[in-house]
Amino acid sequence: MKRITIFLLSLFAAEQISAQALIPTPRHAAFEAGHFLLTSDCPIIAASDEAQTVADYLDDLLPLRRSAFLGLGEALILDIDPTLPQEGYRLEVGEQRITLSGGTRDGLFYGVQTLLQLLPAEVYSRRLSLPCEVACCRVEDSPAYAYRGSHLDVARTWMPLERVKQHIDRMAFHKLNTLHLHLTDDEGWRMEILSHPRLAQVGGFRGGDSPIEPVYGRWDEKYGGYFTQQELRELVEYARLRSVEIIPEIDLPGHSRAFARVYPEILCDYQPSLDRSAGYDVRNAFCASREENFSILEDILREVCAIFPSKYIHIGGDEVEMSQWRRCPRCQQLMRERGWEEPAQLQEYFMSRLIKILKSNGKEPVVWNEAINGGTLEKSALVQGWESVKACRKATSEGYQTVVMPGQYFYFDMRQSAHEEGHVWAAIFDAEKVYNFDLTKLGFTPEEQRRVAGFEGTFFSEAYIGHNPESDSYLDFMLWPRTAALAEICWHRGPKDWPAFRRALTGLHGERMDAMSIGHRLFPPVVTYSQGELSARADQEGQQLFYTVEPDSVEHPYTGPIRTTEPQRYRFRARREEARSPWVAHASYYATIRPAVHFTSSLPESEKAPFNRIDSYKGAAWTTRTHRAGDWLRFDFAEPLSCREIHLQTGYLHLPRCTFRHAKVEVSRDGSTFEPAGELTAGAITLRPEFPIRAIRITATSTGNGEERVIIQSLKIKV
Ligand code: TNX
Repeated sequence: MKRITIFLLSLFAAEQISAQALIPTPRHAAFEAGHFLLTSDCPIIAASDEAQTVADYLDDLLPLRRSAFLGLGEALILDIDPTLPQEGYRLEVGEQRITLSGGTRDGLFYGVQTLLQLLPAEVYSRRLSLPCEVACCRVEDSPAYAYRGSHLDVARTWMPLERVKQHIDRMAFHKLNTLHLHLTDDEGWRMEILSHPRLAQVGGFRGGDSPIEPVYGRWDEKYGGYFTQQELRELVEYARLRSVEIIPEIDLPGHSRAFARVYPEILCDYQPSLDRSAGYDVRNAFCASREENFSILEDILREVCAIFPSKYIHIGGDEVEMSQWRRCPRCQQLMRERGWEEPAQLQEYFMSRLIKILKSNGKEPVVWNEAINGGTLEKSALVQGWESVKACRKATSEGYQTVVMPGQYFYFDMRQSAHEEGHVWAAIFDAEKVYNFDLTKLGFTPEEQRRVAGFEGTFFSEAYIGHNPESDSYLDFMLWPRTAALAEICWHRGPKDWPAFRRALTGLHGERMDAMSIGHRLFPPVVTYSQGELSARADQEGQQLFYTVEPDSVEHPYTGPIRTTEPQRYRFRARREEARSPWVAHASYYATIRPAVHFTSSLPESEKAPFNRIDSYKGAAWTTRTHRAGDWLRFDFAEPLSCREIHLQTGYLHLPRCTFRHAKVEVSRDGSTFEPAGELTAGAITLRPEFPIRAIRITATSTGNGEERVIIQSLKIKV
């Protein structure tokens, strides 16, 4: 009998937790009958100065009147209990008292986050009205993983301080504790460096009169920004109060074109041919054998170490374009002297020199997984496994503490379903795949699993800049709810139940994200077409549905099934507050045809991806150099083509790079005389021809923007 009662009780407890939709799921939570009535007179009592800083944070979110505590009545008591796990806490909500103890200040802070989730969602928009009831419960909790990371790339697309702070707030609400800040890359240097001020003053901006060409988006304006050291200190403190540690990344020795455009002397010792890039030096790797490079990097890293209190500094190590070292007589000489055969060994040498600098500043390195390929890198390095699951397992099995973040599960710059925006190189996935990530199922041995420090979700931003403008809502859409699923797997190790988690995400937690004003992604509506009726059903109640009818892009509210013989012209999306679903349409919307076409150009074709790929609709073809004004591309159709729409795109499929920068577009009815049809925008154009056409011609009106080739995509033609 007793057993049955316990079973029923624990069933009840589980049911209650899911009703509360606590995310991430606590280790143990039991709800009881009754509630604590939180009134605006409730005092928050902190038992120590440290606890007081958490009380201040909480106080800031709650509409409380400051009142003296007389020792009677309701109270919220915060203290630190060192017998609890480091980041753990115990939360007891009784009818008279809420008592919250944390193992450390961090633990206490996480307890506060759980408490916030027991309140109405309005607490996050600072619109909570009191009094309100808090369900009586006892929660004992601590995280599964010590490293719970989120990454922002502020180098490719500049993000101002307020945006980063907002992201830190949202991380904190989800008990994530590490912000990996990608501060430098080919497209920008985002940190003020006092010993080399031009690095940020010049290297923080691209386009216009900057020596840095605007490879991705915003081509015509001088665009960028950087954080002053004072701002970074402020950011570090802002994060600290929210139990978030910032690990800055200075991406070396590759990904350094912004640096090299300001200080070209750091490059390898040879004259590159600049024909392919129309005169622009695209090299982006530090010369590994130039001794002065280590002095300049020592100056810089010393400043980085002084600003960021984190034990770890990220020094990059990914995607080094080693052909530069292969062509450099100095690097070749060094390799011969040391008896190295692989450039990976040269990279390891470079990284080891940086590690020495870090250590002399009391820090340890974080590196991307390629940095251990030489075979002897310092074992105290924390490795970020991004390329594949295999790369993560390699790092753990070689004894490195590893942050597991392979692209196909953790790169939140990937698109979330087939027809959305975003990268595709790693995978197309939504929150479900993140939630279901499972080390054991992926073959990590228990030994390897012990070296998993945790997980990290990244947002690389080279595709973001192409958004016009790069709006906050795009960032939110890509990050959420995937980041909530990430928080769940970082914090909670337990049996998985996606349907229950999804209910929480779309239910109470969805309301919380709304109140946090996160323009998160709603799960897509379902569109059906039968017997001449096109209908759409939202994923959930409380969302409004909208639709557009091509060629118009005006959004109309959807009120019921639409009678039509042309389902291919409709798209639907759901909205709720700032959240929105992707556009979805009936399958006929995406259907394309492949009329016979022949592609020619004034540009030379590459052997790897020749132009006949376009004729056979095989995807992309490449040229072997960038374009200059007057260069042309031409598509000739075997038969006059009548169709609804032709999408013509230069550049990568998912980001406007290697495009025709500015170009006029013309169409021809007879294959010899042309008439204007518009201009490329972000390298692309969608034509809706009003008469049968025989040819399309694109003529560049400016020079390329810092690339060594143009990419041409196969045409997408809709009936
Ligand atoms: C790979 S992650 C990169 C980045 C790109 C990202 C795009 C890593 C170490 N390198 O430079 O921005 O893919 O998803």
